[in-house]
Amino acid sequence: MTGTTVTPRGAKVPPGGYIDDVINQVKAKNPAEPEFHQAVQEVLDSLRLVLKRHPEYQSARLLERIVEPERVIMFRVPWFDDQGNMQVNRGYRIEMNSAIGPYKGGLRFHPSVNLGILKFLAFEQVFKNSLTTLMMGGGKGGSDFDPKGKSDNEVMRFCQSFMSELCRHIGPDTDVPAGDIGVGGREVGFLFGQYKRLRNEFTGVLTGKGLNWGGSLIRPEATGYGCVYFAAEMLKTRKDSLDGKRCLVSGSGNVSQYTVQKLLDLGAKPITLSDSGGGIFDPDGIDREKLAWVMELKNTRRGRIREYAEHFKSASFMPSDAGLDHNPLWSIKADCAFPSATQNEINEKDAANLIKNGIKVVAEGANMPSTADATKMFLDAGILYGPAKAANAGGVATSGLEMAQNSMRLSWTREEVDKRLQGIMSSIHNTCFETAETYGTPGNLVNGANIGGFLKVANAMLDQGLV
Ligand code: NDP
Ligand code: 2IT
Repeated sequence: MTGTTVTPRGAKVPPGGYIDDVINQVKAKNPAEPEFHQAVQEVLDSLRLVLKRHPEYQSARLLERIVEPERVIMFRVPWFDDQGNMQVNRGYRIEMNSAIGPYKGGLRFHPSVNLGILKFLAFEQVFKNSLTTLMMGGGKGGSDFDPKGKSDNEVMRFCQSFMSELCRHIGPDTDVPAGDIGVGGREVGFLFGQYKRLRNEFTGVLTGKGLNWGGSLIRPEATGYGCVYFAAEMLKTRKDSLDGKRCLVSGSGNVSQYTVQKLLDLGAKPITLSDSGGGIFDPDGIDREKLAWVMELKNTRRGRIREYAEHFKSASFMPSDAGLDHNPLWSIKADCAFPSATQNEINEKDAANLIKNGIKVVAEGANMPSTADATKMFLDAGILYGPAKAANAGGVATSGLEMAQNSMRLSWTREEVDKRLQGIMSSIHNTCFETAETYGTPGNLVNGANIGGFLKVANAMLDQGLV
């Protein structure tokens, strides 16, 4: 049989067999972690094309190794609330892969956080970080702590307790956390303060730091800006641009806000935002003034997006309805979609609605926002589909630039960082585009991103032996 390879035990199996075996092992060894299974399945499916050409990865059991975290840290986080009651949460750090650099990836504080969700995020991060062209391994962490409704003092006490354990495991050359859902500038500040106090070291151990204590210009903007730059790169391949495009954006946090800002810079018209309570649709467009209002609502008052439709009469509110099999936000007619809230927020019904309404571009700001079925539908429809690990890599890339500036004890200007970010997003797009062609699936940026990200990490692992 063509393409047959020999396993270390000498058994002859077709390449597909090896990949399916690894996927089945992952499911059996990590039960009740559906998001991790989904992320692994997608990447390994893309690698069928690679394993045919490179049987050496199979002989080195590369896939079995790459799906197994190098280390998982799980710990108790006790803290006092404002009433003096004791509270207990669970903290995690998944140190997934350090073949090409120190573990790097965000921390998520959200009640839905569990081991499987953080493992999917850490796994994705390995390939995403590889695509950035910078030297960063993959990691992710967080807690089931819910910052919503907590006072600043409660958030601080939680962060201090969380870091009291985490500080043993991280360091500027070991593992460098940053923000994600529920972790922004405020939380990074509290975490950094406690790390410095316990270790008596002022180092770049976290990214997303404040501008006057080691942070990088453009880091807060970077994920949203980068995602829009990626969408512009995709459109360029069809001699098109974002100018005048109607855009759906979900979420209303860090990524969504700066996605809207960059869309406005490039002449597009963002018309939606959302949070877990529902979405708003503003057919007049979310302009700069309205965006400033949203930023104040979300970052200072920490209010709900529903208030937008109460404040701006042009907008309507679509409350979340758990009984509904689709999200009405994705059935609004538009040219581009920027899902920027959370995983699996676009299901097959949503994908069908987007495609039916003629969507041209889907650029994923969130991590794995499309279900496996939805992803397949976008690919089959031939639209410009920018998968998360490529489209949202601007955030971690700029974290890498923050690490570089910290190492040099210098800081670059806004223009310098933005120029590098644009260069990196363009290079990621090229890698995905060209890799998809090289492996016989032109235009399929899912394969392009998975294979492009994998090769660098896999070759580093081969070079470094069985570790
Ligand atoms: P934020 O905490 O700033 O904002 C998250 C937004 O998503 C909020 O509007 C939130 O609504 C909504 N949301 C979160 N969870 C859910 C849920 N289960 N159901 C419905 N809505 C939800 O986070 P970010 O903007 O930083 O992150 C958004 C996405 O982007 C995540 O998938 C994250 O992993 C990804 N990402 C972030 C990067 C970064 O640099 N920050 C980099 C790359 C990817 P509510 O307030 O009601 O919970
Ligand atoms: O998912 C992500 O890439 C992030 N949350 C950003 C990670 C980082 O280290 O900046």
